[in-house]
Amino acid sequence: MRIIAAKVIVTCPGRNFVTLKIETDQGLHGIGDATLNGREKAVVAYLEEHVIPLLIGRDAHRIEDIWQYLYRGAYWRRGPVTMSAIAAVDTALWDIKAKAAGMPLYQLLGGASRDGVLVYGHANGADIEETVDAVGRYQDMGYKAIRAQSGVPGVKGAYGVGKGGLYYEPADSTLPSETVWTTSTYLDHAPKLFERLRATYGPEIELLHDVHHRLTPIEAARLGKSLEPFRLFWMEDCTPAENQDAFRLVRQHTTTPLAVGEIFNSIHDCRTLIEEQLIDYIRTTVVHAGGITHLRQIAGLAALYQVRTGCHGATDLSPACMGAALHFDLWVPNFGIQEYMRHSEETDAVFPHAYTFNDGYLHPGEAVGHGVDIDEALATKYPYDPKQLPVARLTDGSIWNW
Ligand code: GCO
Ligand code: MG
Repeated sequence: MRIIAAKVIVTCPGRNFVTLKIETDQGLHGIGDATLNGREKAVVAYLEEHVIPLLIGRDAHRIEDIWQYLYRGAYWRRGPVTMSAIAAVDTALWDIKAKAAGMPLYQLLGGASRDGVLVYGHANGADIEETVDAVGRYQDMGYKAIRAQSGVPGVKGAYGVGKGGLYYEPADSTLPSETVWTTSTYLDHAPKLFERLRATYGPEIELLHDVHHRLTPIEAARLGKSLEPFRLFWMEDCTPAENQDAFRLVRQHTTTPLAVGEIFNSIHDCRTLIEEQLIDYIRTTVVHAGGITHLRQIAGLAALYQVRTGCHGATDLSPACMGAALHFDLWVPNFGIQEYMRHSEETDAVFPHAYTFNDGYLHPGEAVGHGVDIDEALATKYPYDPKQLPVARLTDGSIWNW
């Protein structure tokens, strides 16, 4: 089965998505997500200029060989642009292979290990009261696990707080908007939120929290400790993780479970974290970590150390990523949880999909392939609209981590 054509489709049904579509001489096509929030066009150019010409004429069944060809063959390895581009090819090829086999993708991976994929939603509010109400709304929708984020008093534009509704999206303006961050206020505020949530909703609901790289290791250790009474499912990205060794310090001080990895793109980014059991959940997902082929390796390494998966699933990852991730989640033995930030109705219409939400669980569906397609005619109605993620500064004006 030869690849005869491939193209990149950029569309903005509420936010920008980059999709690779590969076609074969057997009349089968597959799609893969290539969206890198705020840096979309870099991946478009990488695919159009450097990858698509290499794909034409290749055997679409040779997924592993094509992965190695693009990874080793480029000489320049890793990095979010490269790995998102490789992921898009890999996802589209797994989609095609599963269609050719007449199976949903999870069957090719090894079959279902569970009946459904436990997901967490993203509840947020301008203050504690609003977040408490938002958590209640998610619970009413059936969610068993909810990540709670709240504005911090006196902190302008704290991360993770949407502008209302279910469709949180941090990339909000053509040039990055600027926010101000105060760690000390946040460290006092966050435990109060979880104290209120436990008092209101009791012990059963799983609660998560995203720190979004804002703390130093010792501050992260302190937060983890102060959240222990509220038994979080995880504390996410508590400190930047380029320096994996930093997590030794956090780990030795707290039993709050730790989750890291949404900005990782390679197994090498998380090797120390996994091998030294410094984290509990690895959050790499299909689009930014080299596709199903590479994600499988990361999960395999993690399984040896009882680290479980918790794939990133924010709205800037397209339904094509979500669909592929759900097949992976249904199969992967050491599954933990999947993030599910709902897409807008416009996005869902551009990407018809087989996955469904029911009572706190997603299921990828039984359609052949990964079950997500793109309506190209509808996609053209939403032209690219450049948007970047905000930046954060401390009160003295120094740049901090967004
Ligand atoms: C999450 C994330 C997102 C990111 C976004 C960046 O855990 O959902 O932290 O909200 O900020 O995906 O593109
Ligand atoms: Mg996050």
